[in-house]
Amino acid sequence: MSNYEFIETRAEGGIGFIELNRPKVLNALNRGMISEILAAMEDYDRSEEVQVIMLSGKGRCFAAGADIDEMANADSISIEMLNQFTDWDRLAWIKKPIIGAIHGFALGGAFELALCCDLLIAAEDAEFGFPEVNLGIMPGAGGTVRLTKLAGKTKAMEWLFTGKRIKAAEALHYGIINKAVSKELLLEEAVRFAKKIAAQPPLSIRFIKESVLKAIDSSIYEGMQYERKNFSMLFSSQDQKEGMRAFIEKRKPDFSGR
Ligand code: DAK
Repeated sequence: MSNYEFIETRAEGGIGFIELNRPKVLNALNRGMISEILAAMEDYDRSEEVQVIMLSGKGRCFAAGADIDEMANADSISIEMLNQFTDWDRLAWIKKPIIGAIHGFALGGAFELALCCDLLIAAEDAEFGFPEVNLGIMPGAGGTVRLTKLAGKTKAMEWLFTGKRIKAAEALHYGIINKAVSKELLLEEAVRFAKKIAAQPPLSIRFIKESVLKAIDSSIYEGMQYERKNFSMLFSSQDQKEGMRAFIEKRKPDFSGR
């Protein structure tokens, strides 16, 4: 159990769990919850015990977006003065893989949060969407950018203009999620994925994540320069020696994360 007000956390079997915990308001993301998510993720990122971070929601859904009650009286100056975008920037700096286990609604800011995850497993009842347009605003935490990179301009425009909700099957078709499973199996399947990744050499996972995220943001040439540096760096790790020695000695490697 954690001391957080808006989330619950626990670490187990190399996985750092974060559960959004405001089920009465469909886990609406208030500023406090976003700060707590960040604090928990940064703690897990520093922890030797945790290799993979898992994000999910308690109750009926993952989350129905930013807290509209909190947002209704905001103005441009207060948004700037509260430095609200900084937490989202920090989210992009988390080094360990983040798996989102999504059920029910993942709308607005919650869809943006899901798009910051590295892998998404969704229940068949999951519905993703950007309803911001219905409120007279637009996504502000990366939605127009990350959705366009993943699904392309055509679908991004359609979904963002209409606020339409996309079901898990369609999200799978457009490469937004990795897998859709029945609601009952969601956590089990997400944990299965997480355990597989947690058993891999952590430095390889870290540098793969960094390289893939860099690739999204760069030319092939620039991305490859970055990849090469990370590739070379892994040859200074004990895990590279252990991985290759174990292959030659025909045994299972024992990775230390060093
Ligand atoms: N905020 C606050 N309360 C919410 C909420 C929300 N987003 N979504 C639901 N609730 C509350 C409802 O008011 C209701 O509370 P009570 O009436 O029981 O007190 C309770 O949760 C249950 O909701 P419903 O009764 O509406 O449940 P239904 O099944 O009928 O409908 C729904 C579910 C998800 C279709 C509906 O609740 C809905 O449309 N919710 C709002 C969806 C939405 O528009 N979300 C906000 C999008 S805008 C930023 C970064 C990001 C953002 C903003 C700024 N910065 C870095 C500055 C993101 C913006 C957004 O996400």
